Formats: sequence, structure tokens, C-alpha cells
Amino acid sequence: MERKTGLILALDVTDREEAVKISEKVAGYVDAIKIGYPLVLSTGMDMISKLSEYAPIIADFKVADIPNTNRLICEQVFKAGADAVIVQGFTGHDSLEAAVKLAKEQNKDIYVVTEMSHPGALDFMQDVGEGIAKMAADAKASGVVAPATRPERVTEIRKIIGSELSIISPGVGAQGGTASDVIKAGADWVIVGRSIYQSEDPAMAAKKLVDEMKEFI
Ligand code: FNU
Repeated sequence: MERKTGLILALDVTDREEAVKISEKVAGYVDAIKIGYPLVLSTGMDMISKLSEYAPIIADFKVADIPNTNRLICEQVFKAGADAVIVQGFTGHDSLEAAVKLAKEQNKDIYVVTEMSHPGALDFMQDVGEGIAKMAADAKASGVVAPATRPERVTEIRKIIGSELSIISPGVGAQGGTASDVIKAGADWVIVGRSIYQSEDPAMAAKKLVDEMKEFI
């Protein structure tokens, strides 16, 4: 994924027309559009190829299965036109390696969730976040997902993965994180949903975020 603005739109709307309209409006401000279960379950898998007319698509299916099933899922998602898939890391090295192997064969990207951005991630995930980050680097994934709600954790994770892997970071805006803070902490991209798609003016909301990050990118 090429970094021009540092912004990824999380498009968690459930209406087809609205999804297309917002994508049209913000296309000039985003490097990718992340879609997941809310949009795909409500509108179908063909939304992936439709929205890829506007930006590269990251499919946030948080794939978390045995290696063979991970491979089968990623195969279908890439076939539908996605450029990247988000997978969970807690399933371990073999599950991750199966996804990365397939992605590399098809010149696609895998991003691995380390520690999630919501408060409940402290219950179990934070304790294993650093280990997952190391595993993602060893497996040569394209990058990791790390929490904008905890910029200090993004800095820790950056130390572990080095500069080869990217960090994409959700949790800006509605979850309390600040775009410029998490970029300064070591993230390459912020992932922003509600603050953009629930805004009266999604293009202006996206532009504001891009302007805020500009000097740190
Ligand atoms: P917004 N997301 C997240 N935290 O928020 N994939 C994670 O740790 C993670 C994610 C997704 O809060 C979430 O599902 F791994 O409205 C949503 O699609 O800005 C988006 O990032 C954040 O949306």
C-alpha cells in the first residue's frame, strides 16, 4: 500500500448507496478503504470490487482459524478483489504463515492484529501483543494493527517489528485517539470510521485528519 495521506477509511455503514456515496466523496483523501462484516454481511461480497474503484480495499475479517481454513478464507477474499486481509495473531504462527504465504503468491498484504483498541483488550490481549508483533515480523507479514487509543503501545510495537512492517492504527476519534499523536508514536496509517462516515461532511472530516497528520508523515 502506498502512503500518500496516511488515512484509511473504516466504512462500517450497512447501506450500499451510502457506502458508494461516502467512498466517492473521500476517495481523494484516503490511501485505502477498510471494510468488514457490517458492510459485507449487509450488501454482499461484490461490494469489495465495487469499492475498489475508489481505493485499495483492506478486508477486516479478523481471520482466526486453523492454517487450512485461514488460507481458504483469504483465497476467497482476494478473489473478490481485496488488496489486503486483516487476520488475528493469537491463533499462532502456523495460521498466520498460511495466510502470509498465500498473500505473497498473489502480491497481496496481510495485516496482523496485535492488541485491540477497545478497553476489553486489556483483559487478555495486551499481555500477548508484543509476542504477536514479533511473530508477525518473523512471518514477514506486511504489517500489524495496533491501538491508536494507546500510542505508547504503538511505540513499543514499532520497536519490536522494526521498519520493514507497517503499522495501521484504529481508534482515532470515536474511540478517543488522536491521529497526529499515533503517527508520532510510530504508526504509518490511522484507520478512521465514525468520525468520517457519521460526519455531516465526510470529505471535510477526512481532509482535516489528513492536514493534521501532514507534517508528521
Ligand atoms: P471507528 N478496529 C478497531 N480496533 O477499532 N480492526 C481494533 O483493534 C481493530 C480493528 C476496527 O471507531 C473496527 O472494527 F483491530 O468508528 C472499526 O471498523 O473509527 C474501525 O477499526 C474503527 O472504527
